[in-house]
Amino acid sequence: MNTTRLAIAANEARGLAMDGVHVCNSGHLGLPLGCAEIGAVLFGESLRYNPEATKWLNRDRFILSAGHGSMFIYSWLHLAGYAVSREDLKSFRKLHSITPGHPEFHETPGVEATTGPLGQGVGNAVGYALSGKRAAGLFNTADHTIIDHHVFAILGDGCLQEGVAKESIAFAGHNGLDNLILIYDSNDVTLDAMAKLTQGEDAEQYFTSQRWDAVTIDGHDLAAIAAAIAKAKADDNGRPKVIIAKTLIAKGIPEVAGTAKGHGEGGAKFIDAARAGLGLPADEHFHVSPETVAFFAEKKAASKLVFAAWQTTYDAWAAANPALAADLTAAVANAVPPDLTTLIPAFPADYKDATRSAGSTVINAVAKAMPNFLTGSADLFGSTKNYIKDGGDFSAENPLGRNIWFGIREHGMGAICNGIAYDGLFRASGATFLVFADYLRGSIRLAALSKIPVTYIFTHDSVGVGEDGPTHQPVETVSGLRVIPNLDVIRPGDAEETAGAFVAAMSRTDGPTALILTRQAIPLMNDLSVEERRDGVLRGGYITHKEKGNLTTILLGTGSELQHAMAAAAELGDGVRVVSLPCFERFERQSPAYRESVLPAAVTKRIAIEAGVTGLWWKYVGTEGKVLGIDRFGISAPGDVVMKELGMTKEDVIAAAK
Ligand SMILES: Cc1ncc(C[n+]2csc(CCOP(=O)(O)OP(=O)(O)O)c2C)c(N)n1
Repeated sequence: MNTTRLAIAANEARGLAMDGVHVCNSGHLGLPLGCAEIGAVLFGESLRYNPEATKWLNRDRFILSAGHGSMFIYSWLHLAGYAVSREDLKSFRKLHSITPGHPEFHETPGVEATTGPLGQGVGNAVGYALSGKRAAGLFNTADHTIIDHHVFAILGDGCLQEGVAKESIAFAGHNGLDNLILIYDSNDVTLDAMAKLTQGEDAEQYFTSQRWDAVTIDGHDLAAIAAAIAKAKADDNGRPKVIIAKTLIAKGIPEVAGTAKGHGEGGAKFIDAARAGLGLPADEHFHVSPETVAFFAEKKAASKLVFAAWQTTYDAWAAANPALAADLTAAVANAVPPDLTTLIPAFPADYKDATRSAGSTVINAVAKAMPNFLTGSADLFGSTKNYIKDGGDFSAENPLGRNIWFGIREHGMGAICNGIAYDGLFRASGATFLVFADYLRGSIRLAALSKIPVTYIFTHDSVGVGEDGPTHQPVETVSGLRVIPNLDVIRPGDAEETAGAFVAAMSRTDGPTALILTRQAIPLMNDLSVEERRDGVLRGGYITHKEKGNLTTILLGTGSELQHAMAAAAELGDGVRVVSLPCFERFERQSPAYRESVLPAAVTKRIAIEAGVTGLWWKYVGTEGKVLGIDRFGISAPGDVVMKELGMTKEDVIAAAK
C-alpha cells in the first residue's frame, strides 16, 4: 500500500470537502475531514469497485450512513474515477446537481442508498448484506464463485444512537451476516455537543454482546485501517464486523477540530489557513495533484482487470448453469410476470374471510410465480399471515430462506427492506399491524423518495380490530400514509381486490406500496367478475355498482366499509352508484377522462365511508358531500360493536344519503 500517496490523497480530499462547503456556504466538514484517511484506504486500497460498472454484481457496496458528511462520498467518488466531475463538486447542493445535500440513490453514480436521516444507512447495509448472502447461496456453485462481495457502511455516533441502527445491528448479529463491515467514525462529538453528554456505552462491548466482532483502531493510521479491513474481509466466521475508528472530527482545521464546532460548516471561515496547513495550493480550489490523479488511474486500471477476471468466471458459470443464469438475469431485470394476475387463483364465490387471510392465499401464489419475492414480519407472521409456505426461514444456516423473522423491530425491518430493494435482486416485503406503521415511517418515506419497490403488508387496519382497543385501532394511519408522495396505499374491499392489490404492488417498480388489510371477515362482491375487481384496483378506483337510470348519488368506500356502501345502494334504489377507491394514488394517475367517467363532476351528491379520519376524503366528495369517518380514537370492545358505535354501518350510509 502506498501510504505516502494515500496520505496526500486524504489531504486533497479534505481540500475538496472544504471547497465544496465553502462554495455553497453550507454542509458538513467534520466527517469528511475526520474520515479522510478511512476514505483513502477504502477507495484507494480496500474496496472492490469498477467506476465504469457501477452496478457490477460483485462490487463491494459502500454506504455513507452518516449522510450529512456527503462531501466525503462525492470527493472520493470523484477521486476514484466515477462520473462525478470537478464541476459536479463545485455544484455541491446547487439546483439539479448530482451532488445534493445528502446522498440520494439514483442521483449520483456510486451512491448506493439515500441517507441523511441517521441510522437508516446501517439498516440499508444490513439489507444489502442479507441480499448478498442470499444471492451467494442461490447462485454460487461448487465450481464457480460469482458473488463474494462485502458491504461497508460508515456510521457516526448519531447513527449508533438511533433505534433503527440498533434494531438492524441486532438482526445482523443474530443472522450471522459476516459479509457486513461497519466502520464507526467514533469522534466523541455530535452536533450540539461532545458525545459524552448523551452517550456512555462501551461500543466494543455493545457490538460484542450483539454477536459482532469488534476492534478499535486509530482512524488516522492508514496501515491500521487497511489491516482491520483486510482482517474483517477475511474472517468468514459467521459474525458481522465493526471497526471502531477513533478519529478527530474536522481534522485539518485546528480552530475547531475535536469539538462540536467542527461538525458542520463552523470551520469554513478558517479554511484558507487550513488549506495551507494541509499543503494545498492557495490559488487553486478543488485541487487534485497529478500524482493523485495518476494513482487513481492506476487503481482504476487494476480494478478493471479484476472486473474482467470476474466477467470470465461469470461467463463460465453462465455457460455451465444456463437455468441459474436465466434466474439471475431475471432477478437483475426485476422481472415481473406479465400474467401475474392469472397465476393467482380466483376465490370461491362463498369465500368470506378477512383480507389478511385472502392475502395469505395470494402471497403464496405470488411467491410461486416470483422466485425473487421475499417476505418478513415483525414477530407477527401468525397475525399478518404473509408466511410463504415451503419458503423456508432466512438464517445464517439457511440464506435461501424466503421468510425473514425480523423480530419486534419494525423500523429495522423498514430499513433492511430498503437495503434489499436497493440491491435490486430480490423483492422485499415486511409486515406488521397497521397501527405500528408509524414505527417504520422514516424508512417508508425513504423508500418513496428513493423510488424503490418495497411492499408493506399492514393488517388489523381499523377499529374493526376490536377488543385490543384504541392503542391497536388505527384511525389516522391510512390517511397518514396517503400523504407520503410516491407511496401507493391500497385498501382492498374484498378478496379479489386483495389479489389485485398484490398484483399492483408487484408490478410497480418505481416506488413502494402499502397494502392495508383487515383483521375481520368481509364478503365478496360477487356481482362483479374477478377481472373487474382486480383490474379496478390497478386503476385505483372503479364503479362497483352501476346506477339505474339517471345518476343522482355516488357512494364511495374502501376496505371493510365498501360492503356498507354496496348494501346501502341496493336499498336506496335507482340513481345510486358505488365507487370503490382502494388506491387514491393510482386513481390520480388515470386519465382525466377515466376519472370523470367514474366520478362525474356534475354529480355533487356524494357520500364517502371509511373507518378513519375524514380529512383527505373531501377532495372526492366536495363541499356538498358528506364523509362518514372516525375523527377520534377508537374504543375497546368487540370489533362489530365498535364499528356500530362509531357510525360505520349500512344504516349510517342510508341515513346520510337521505
Ligand atoms: C434522524 C436524524 N436526526 C437528527 C439529524 C440531524 N443531525 C445531523 S448530523 C447530527 C449529529 C450526528 O452526530 P455524529 O453522528 O457524531 O456525526 P459527526 O458529528 O461525527 O459528524 C444530527 C443530530 C439527522 N440527520 N437525522
